[in-house]
Amino acid sequence: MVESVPMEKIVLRVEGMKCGGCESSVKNLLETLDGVALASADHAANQVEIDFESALVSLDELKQVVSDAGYTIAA
Ligand SMILES: [Cu+2]
Repeated sequence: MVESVPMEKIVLRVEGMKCGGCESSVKNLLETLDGVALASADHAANQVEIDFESALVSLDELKQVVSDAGYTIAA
């Protein structure tokens, strides 16, 4: 039996994404992290939604990856 891991979902407000390419790069970067199950980005809404395991990756790390990629975390 596989133990279920508590997942958390957050929605970050991210500025600087201009197109679908930006969405893909944010999504792909986040999904390379251990503990991120799913990420999706919407440049029109300036939102990035992330499903992650907080035992493996922290919110600060998620934000760091996004800002390292050149985008601004607004909230
Ligand atoms: Cu773009």
